[in-house]
Amino acid sequence: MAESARQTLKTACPLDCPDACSVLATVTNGRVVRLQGDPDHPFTRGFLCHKVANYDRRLYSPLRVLHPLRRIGAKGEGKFRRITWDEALDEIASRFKSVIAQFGGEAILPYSYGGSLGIVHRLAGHRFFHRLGASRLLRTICDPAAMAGWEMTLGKHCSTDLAQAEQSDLIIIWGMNIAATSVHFVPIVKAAKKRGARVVRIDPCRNRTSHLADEQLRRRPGTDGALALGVMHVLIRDGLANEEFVRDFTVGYDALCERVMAEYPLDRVSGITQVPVEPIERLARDYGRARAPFLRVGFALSRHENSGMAIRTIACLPGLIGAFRRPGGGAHHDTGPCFEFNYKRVTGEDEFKPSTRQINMVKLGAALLEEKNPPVKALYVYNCNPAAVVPDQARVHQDLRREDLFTVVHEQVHTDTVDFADIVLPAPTFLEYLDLYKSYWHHYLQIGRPVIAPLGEAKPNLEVFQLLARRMGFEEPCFRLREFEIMREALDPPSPFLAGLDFSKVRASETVKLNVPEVSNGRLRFSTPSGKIEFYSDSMTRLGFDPLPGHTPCSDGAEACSKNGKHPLQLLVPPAVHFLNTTFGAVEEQRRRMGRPTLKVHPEDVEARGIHGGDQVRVFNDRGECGLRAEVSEDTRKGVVVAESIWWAKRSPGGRGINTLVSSRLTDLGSGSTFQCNLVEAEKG
Ligand SMILES: Nc1nc2c(c(=O)[nH]1)N[C@H]1C(S)=C(S)[C@@H](COP(=O)(O)OP(=O)(O)OC[C@H]3O[C@@H](n4cnc5c(=O)[nH]c(N)nc54)[C@H](O)[C@@H]3O)O[C@H]1N2
Ligand SMILES: Nc1nc2c(c(=O)[nH]1)N[C@H]1C(S)=C(S)[C@@H](COP(=O)(O)OP(=O)(O)OC[C@H]3O[C@@H](n4cnc5c(=O)[nH]c(N)nc54)[C@H](O)[C@@H]3O)O[C@H]1N2
Ligand SMILES: [Mo]
Repeated sequence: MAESARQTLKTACPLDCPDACSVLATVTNGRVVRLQGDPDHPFTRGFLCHKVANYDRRLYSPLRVLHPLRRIGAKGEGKFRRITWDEALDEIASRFKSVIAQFGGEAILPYSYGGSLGIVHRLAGHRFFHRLGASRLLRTICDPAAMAGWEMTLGKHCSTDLAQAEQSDLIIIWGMNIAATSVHFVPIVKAAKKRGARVVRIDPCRNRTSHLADEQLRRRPGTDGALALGVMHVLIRDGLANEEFVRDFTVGYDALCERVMAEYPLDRVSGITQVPVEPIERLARDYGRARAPFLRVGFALSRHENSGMAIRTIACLPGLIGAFRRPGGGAHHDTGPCFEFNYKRVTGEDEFKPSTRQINMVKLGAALLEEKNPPVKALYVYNCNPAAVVPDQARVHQDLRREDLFTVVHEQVHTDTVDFADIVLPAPTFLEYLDLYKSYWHHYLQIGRPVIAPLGEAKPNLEVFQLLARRMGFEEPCFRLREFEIMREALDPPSPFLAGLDFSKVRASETVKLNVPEVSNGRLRFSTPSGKIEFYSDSMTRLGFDPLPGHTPCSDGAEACSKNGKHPLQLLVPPAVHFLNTTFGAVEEQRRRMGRPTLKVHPEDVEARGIHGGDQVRVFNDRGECGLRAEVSEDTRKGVVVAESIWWAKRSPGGRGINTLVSSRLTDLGSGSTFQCNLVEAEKG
């Protein structure tokens, strides 16, 4: 730690972003003055996104929580009085004890997600809550449908190294705005283009990433599975499937052919996706004939009701043509599952064998209001901002106002959720604590060291849970482990991917690569039950799904629009380039870059509604309404409106954030969120 003079120290970005950057922090007299990308990291390559390059503005924000606080106003008002750590911890422990005595441990609900992805502080609460017998949170808000769909077809470990894409001659970016959400992929795509690669994007909207693409297929949202089936139809019809690869490395080809040829003729696919037949044929031919086609599949398209199956269907494409045969070809979705840490140990699952009730985090509103056996009486929030990020926001806020709910929020800044807390605890940022970080995009592991002392009285998650454990009388040695000991637990016993990993290098802040064999011809083994790519999946049957790929319309998606006269517009809420979920809502410069909460509407849709660019519009459905500023733009499709996210609710008109309009319905596979699958109407107002 640097208390004086000027020093440059290496750490790692903890944010919920695929890129997982290595960061160089310059510290002068104990103050962070500069953040830069590490030039030696193979993917960070010396640059950071502008959000993290300016993280010092968040670090020293006037909105930082620096001391423990107790509520003095009404819930939701955000009025607090400073208290000591002892007072705060004593009160939490005594309230927890009385809730347990009266209602049992399951009346306590921990609530956390991706504020920091560090293995130590992200999972620090699990042991504590398992020991307590609290309800268990199903952490499903982000990507479970995508993970499950991918796993069904290709196995969970299959993600071709992204660096390979540089050697590809055709890159398909399916449902990702990489220039906003994974900016370190951009130089790789540009390098491939320089060598002559063609780039195709599949996304209903034009945005920053569109400039990288030679062509964009702007299909209807929520119809990606159907588009993939159309592409397969052409590949099979035109003899572009690679028979040798299909024979050696896949199962279920004949059944797939039968399904695709009988049920997904191109006129039907074109009707569903609203993409003309010709571009579908061109995409299929380009894909089938490319030397080394690389498919990069994002997450947003997995936030539709039908998306587990959609991702499973898209994941069949590389198998049909044998995209893995040559360097540069393959398919990439998520490298997270390759980091096979000993999660059971680190979370205390092994030791405490929890079997308590599970509550899906997407359904927080219903859980707080409707769970009766027992009711939720205490909520402990950390690493997450549920009052802004969770669907069905009006209900969530209503429930957080319940006088009989004791709410603790451990936070870095005064978020929407903090306003509802009974007790607020100050949390440090990654620049103030030690942790170990994986990536969900590349295969490198790195520790992040603190570069300054914690500001104010901030204490990291691990320390807080250990202090609480002591007050609850938990004597187990696991409640006294230090950060490096927990990292060692996570890496032991090692999975094949972690085997041979030199912890002393990790400790010395080196960037260390997992031992992941490259999926390339000759050494192909997929981590599915058959070891092959599964066009036909018995696992799907066992879960009660169609064993073959297919397309089912969403009940509240674009295909239902025409039947739903009341709310005919489909709302998309993708991430904004200047925010990261709600983490940068605390930073004035980032908010200024964003302007105001805005709704992009297609010119044909405003015409019928008498809306002009710059107008304030009322956007509504049966769940509630939001006030947004209209931006008239052909960047969206007719019938689709876009609100880039996520603004803090309290910075939105009426204190209502965009998730007021989002439903808590779940996806087909994985019980995930359906953020991109909601119908609304808009009017001047
Ligand atoms: N700047 C920034 N970066 C982020 C985040 C952020 O909030 N801001 N969030 C982080 C997190 S938590 C995650 S999970 C990741 C990924 O976060 P995601 O929300 O999955 O974002 P993307 O993968 O970029 O996908 C967004 C793109 O998908 C398109 N899209 C929406 N619906 C559909 C559809 O039905 N089909 C297709 N084909 N495309 C569709 C949108 O138009 C948009 O261009 O990003 C991370 N990185
Ligand atoms: N409208 C809309 N809603 C969405 C999405 C969308 O695209 N559109 N995306 C969804 C997705 S994919 C995701 S993953 C979720 C993300 O939802 P969240 O995981 O809630 O992410 P953030 O909003 O960034 O909030 C994280 C909070 O954790 C705090 N934090 C960070 N580090 C620490 C720490 O070490 N200790 C403690 N105690 N706190 C810490 C930060 O200050 C921040 O307030 O949002 C979902 N909601
Ligand atoms: Mo996410």
